Amino acid sequence: MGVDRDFIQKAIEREGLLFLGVVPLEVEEDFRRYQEWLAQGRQAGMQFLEKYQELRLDPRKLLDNARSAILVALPYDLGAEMPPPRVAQYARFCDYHQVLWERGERIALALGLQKSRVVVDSAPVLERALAASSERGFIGKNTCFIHPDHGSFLLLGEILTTESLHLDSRTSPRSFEKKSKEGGCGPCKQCQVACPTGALDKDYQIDARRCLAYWTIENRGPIPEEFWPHLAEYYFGCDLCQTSCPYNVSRGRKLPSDLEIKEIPSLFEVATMTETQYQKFFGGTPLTRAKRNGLRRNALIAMKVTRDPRLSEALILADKDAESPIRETLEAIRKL
Ligand code: B12
Ligand code: SF4
Ligand code: SF4
Repeated sequence: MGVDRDFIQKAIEREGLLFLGVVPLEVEEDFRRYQEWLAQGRQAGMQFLEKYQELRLDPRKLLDNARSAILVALPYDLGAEMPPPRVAQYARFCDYHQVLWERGERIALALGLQKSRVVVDSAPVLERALAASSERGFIGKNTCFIHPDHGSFLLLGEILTTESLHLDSRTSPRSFEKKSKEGGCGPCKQCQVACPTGALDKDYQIDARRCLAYWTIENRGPIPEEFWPHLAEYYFGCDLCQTSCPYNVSRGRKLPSDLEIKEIPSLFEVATMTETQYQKFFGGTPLTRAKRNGLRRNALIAMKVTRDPRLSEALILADKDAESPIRETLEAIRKL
């Protein structure tokens, strides 16, 4: 088909996104790694990662006769960080799934793709594996996809298509000198040193059972007390293995200019928010992944470990509406 790469790149850049490449839908080697990872129990309680293995192995099954994926990324390095306790950077603007779906569909339209499907981590796809098979980046020891020039503060999306497009070649000379067969980390281990819980205990592998992003976003129950002190830094998600990476030299805000950075309410407001306030503060943002009770749980713990002067007031209010995991968290705070 006559869609050339320049045309694809321009259509993607018009939407404020980064073009990562066009790749075949083949991830066998990464699938084997993913299965080894599961076999070690490193997925913690994320049972959704164990499902739909046949789709993860063969993403062509996500769209009939799909041949390739056009890879896009939403850059989101926000420059100046919030003071701690903070939320991870990707959570400070509207839900990236929505942004990438909308823009991905507009790109597919502009390119005149006959049949396409935009996928953003909602479908069972090994997204980092696909991105790393492009000529434009690699998976780092922190397990993030890193672009040598843009770092890893990138959210990934794929436009699956049935068109036969000119593909990135795995064997052609790399367009970025820092990407090598071994990956671009070389002997660096800064992310592993910076991870406060030892979750990056093996190169290129994470143990979600020790990752703060898992405990504060995905886990629906109480958070084990050994992790509490770290919520003084991030109480939703965690960026420490990225902010420590030499590829993430921040040159100021990189988020597309039409996306707004949202105000995050105080810990007291989060810990005591009603359902209506929850919708007002966080509706349409990635923070809703933790749900209202998960966010209240996290904020109460952060108040406890930072000795917030309004903790006692927050505990009284939280007590009035304390389902799990708030009830368990309140009991644990009172015992300490
Ligand atoms: C489950 C999940 C999590 C889990 C588990 C993370 C993990 N590393 O698996 C938790 C909740 C911990 C998490 C945290 C975060 N996540 Co998350 N997450 C996912 C999700 C939904 C699935 C990931 C998955 O399949 N994991 C299974 C493992 C085995 O696969 P993998 O992480 O891709 O790992 C690869 C490498 O480790 C490599 N590998 C393994 N062993 C070896 C050995 C060698 C030698 C080599 C070279 C490679 C290698 O192969 C694996 C397969 O390709 C993806 C979206 C998606 N569908 O892919 C987003 C995704 C990975 N998350 C994302 C983000 C932004 C985050 C956070 C930064 C959010 C935050 N600030 O808190 C953190 C980062 C933590 C970290 N260091 O990974 C982005 C990452 C973008 C990027 N530039 O890489 C993704 C791609 C979502 C998106 N669409 O943008 N996440
Ligand atoms: S997100 Fe935080 S806790 Fe998880 S691996 Fe990275 S530094 Fe460690
Ligand atoms: S901090 Fe160093 S080892 Fe970790 S991902 Fe970045 S370059 Fe690789």
